[in-house]
Amino acid sequence: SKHCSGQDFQISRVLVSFNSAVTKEEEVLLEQYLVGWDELIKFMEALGTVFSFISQEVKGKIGILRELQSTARGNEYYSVRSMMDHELRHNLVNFHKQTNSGCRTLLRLHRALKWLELFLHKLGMSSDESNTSDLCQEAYNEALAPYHSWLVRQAASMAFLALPERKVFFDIVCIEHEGEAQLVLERTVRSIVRVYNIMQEAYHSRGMLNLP
Ligand code: 1PW
Repeated sequence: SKHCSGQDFQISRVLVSFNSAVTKEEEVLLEQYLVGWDELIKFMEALGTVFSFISQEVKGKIGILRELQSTARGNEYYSVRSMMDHELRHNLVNFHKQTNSGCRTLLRLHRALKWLELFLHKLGMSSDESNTSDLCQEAYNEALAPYHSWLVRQAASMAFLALPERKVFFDIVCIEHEGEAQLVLERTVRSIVRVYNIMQEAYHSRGMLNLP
């Protein structure tokens, strides 16, 4: 359809961004990773105003990370691992209380990406009778709800109820024929899984999966 050109959201751009975020040495490039999230922001904005509190929150996290990249030590924020090692080396990561470290900020995006992965996977496997709100809620319950407060969980559930139905959804993500939906979504899911697994291991090996 018409909006699937130019600057609007296209799911293929998410795939390209997250693919290009991973180097041959299995490093995740922070800037490219954030470009992937810029695309997801467009996605959320296309889903309507009920998603604005979610997109605002994500924009805030992206902003904190870009801010860190723009400081004198910005070059240390080149990749996920270089960021982690820099912040750990300089005691910038607090394991007991909430700060705006790059590590804890990126961890929030990292967890949220799991939700998106599960949601897109479920969407790809779904049939005509499937309800996008249910799929989104199920993915959220599995991946993200355990990390959120009661209030955030309620607000998120309200937003999911306003998700458009499947056909409209496929139009928003710029999948023209339903037949290609599964393929496009699975490719995107694979690009997300690849980035996610590398980052999960990086957080895990440094004991940082539970940063407050
Ligand atoms: C339809 C597909 C959308 C996929 C994008 C996924 C984005 C998920 C973001 C959820 C945000 C909910 C509201 C904010 C909650 C924050 O408390 C929470 N942030 C996140 C990103 O999970 C935790 O951040 P905090 O409070 O520890 O700074």
